[in-house]
Amino acid sequence: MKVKMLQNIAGFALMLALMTSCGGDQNGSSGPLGGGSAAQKTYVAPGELDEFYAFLSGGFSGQVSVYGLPSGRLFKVIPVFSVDAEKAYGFNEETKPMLETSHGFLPWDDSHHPELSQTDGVPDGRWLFINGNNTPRIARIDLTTFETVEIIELPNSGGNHSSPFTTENTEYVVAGTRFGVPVPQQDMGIDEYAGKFKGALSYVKVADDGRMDIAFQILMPGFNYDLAHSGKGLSHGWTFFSSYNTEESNTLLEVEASKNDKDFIAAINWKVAEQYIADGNYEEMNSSYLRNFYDEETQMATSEKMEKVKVLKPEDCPGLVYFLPCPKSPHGVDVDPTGEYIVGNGKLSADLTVHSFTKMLAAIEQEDFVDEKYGIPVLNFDATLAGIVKSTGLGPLHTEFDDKGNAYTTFFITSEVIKWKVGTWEVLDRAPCYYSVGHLMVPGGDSRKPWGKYMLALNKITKDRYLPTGPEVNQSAQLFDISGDKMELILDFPTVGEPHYAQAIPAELIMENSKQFYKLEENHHPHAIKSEEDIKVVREGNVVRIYMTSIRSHFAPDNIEGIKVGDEVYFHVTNLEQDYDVPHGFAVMGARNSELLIMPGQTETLLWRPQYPGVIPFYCSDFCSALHQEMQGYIRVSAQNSNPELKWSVGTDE
Ligand code: CUK
Ligand code: CUA
Repeated sequence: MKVKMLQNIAGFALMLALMTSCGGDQNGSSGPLGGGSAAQKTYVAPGELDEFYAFLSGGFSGQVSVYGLPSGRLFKVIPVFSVDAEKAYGFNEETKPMLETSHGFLPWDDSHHPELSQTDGVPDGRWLFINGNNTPRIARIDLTTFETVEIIELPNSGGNHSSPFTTENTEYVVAGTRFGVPVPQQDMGIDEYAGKFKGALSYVKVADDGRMDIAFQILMPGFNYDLAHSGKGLSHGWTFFSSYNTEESNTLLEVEASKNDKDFIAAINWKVAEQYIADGNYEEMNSSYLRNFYDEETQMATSEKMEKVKVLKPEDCPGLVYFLPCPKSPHGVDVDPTGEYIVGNGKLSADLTVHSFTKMLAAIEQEDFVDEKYGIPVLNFDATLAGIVKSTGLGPLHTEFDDKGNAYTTFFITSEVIKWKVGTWEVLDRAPCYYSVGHLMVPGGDSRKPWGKYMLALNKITKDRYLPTGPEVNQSAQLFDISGDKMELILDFPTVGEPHYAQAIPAELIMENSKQFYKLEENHHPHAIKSEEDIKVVREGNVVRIYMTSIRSHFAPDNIEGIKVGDEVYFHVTNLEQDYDVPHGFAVMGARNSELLIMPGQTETLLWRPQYPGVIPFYCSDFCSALHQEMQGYIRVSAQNSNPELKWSVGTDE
């Protein structure tokens, strides 16, 4: 039995290999690109602006990259879960606390799903959320500054994958655990998994100013919760989580977790959850987690340790959770713009299963249950089924929607996107992707109001698509024009890291609010100085603080003496510029962190530990003016047991 199953897997792998290695002659010039019209559609002339901002997750890079559509031009990489020496993120004293967790300082994570904040179910351009998958966290990026301003940890979880999907008015972002784990964590047998491990689904409340906090967790059976989407319109108030490994296996999941013909989509009524919480019907669990917040006023991040979470147990909370059976280990679960249809992407099948929200409510009303799992009612599959998309593709993963009642689903194994009609379930078109497409994205395509002009396919494999760059070839995005009946491939560009999901929004919803510089008078950094008159060097024991300014094209002070080996030297550098796009850098020889890249009006701090007596240069690392190369200085280091006078200066006296 076991051997046969392994053979099946081997066959599956072979098929996959065949699928992903074909198509070498599908080059842009002779392939599906119909000559010049594609070029015209993506050409954004020099000086012109793109129509959409697109935010692509970096996967194992831990970051978010910002592209323009339709040009595919890369504008920025926003550091989120991984340190970034270019921007000093995680290296300067201001942002180090952003990467603190209950496990200590973590310089890396795996980020999968960017999600824009929404108002009335429409992306509003305020914030972008993204999950940290490895050490469960959610980050919030402020879209006025394009900087990560908050990261919250999720306790009782292991692998924060079904996250951070938002509700219609950004009441919550949700976070489901991918791995079942002991809750609370404890030393126990791995083979005790079934029945004992749990899967926490977290509801993270988002306040009006964006601040996040865990409102409650639902302690589900230890299935693997893969993806999620919240209801909208008529299904507002619900969230749907896909699951696999309802077999609750702890080994060789490729076989063991593929045994059940159907896994579940968990339908959570979060309004009911709110009621249980309001009525005090919850347990309070000791679970510590960190909440890190970057305060734009003080320009400092701080970490706050939280100690408790409110926990709901489905078996004690009737009406809170129902299971919708869904064939073949569903990966993505996607809700159409009306909120009526819930699409389960059963990744081991050819078909898509679509559930009806209205039918689901009726089935709940009639208690049309076929089973119960750990106290959670399992709904009758036929009672909630709205339709099946007979795609003839293989390996459906994710679905997005346009504004004309169409849906677009990626098929990993057959490496294609299939367009189908919501309601009639008929397949309208199919387009190959090069190769092995994972997620896809239509601007607003998981909201109530898709903009529906483009579709971006996010591919895992690109061998033979680009010039080879050694064993690692970058992942790719392929842009399709979906304004006509047929999907038309119009652009193919490499990505930063592995993009899982992406989001896009019309440029005008963001660009007008984009900050150009920080006002010096609003800088309340504890170590800021506002003019060169205030420069100083202060020693307290072996801690030396250098209060420094930068302006085109010098630092003040630029000569510093009286530092000793063994000191902890903090360079607090304030950029006095008050113009758009005039950052200054700061780098000192032998620094074991990174440069600083200081925006106009901002203060940043570099910690440096001098190792030996000498005269050490420092300089500006961002070409800021014609005299950028002159923007430099020296710091003199004396022996540890010496007693040098602390001195600083800029310019000569005469
Ligand atoms: S997952 Cu990557 S293809 Cu992490 Cu959203 Cu589906
Ligand atoms: Cu300042 Cu270069």
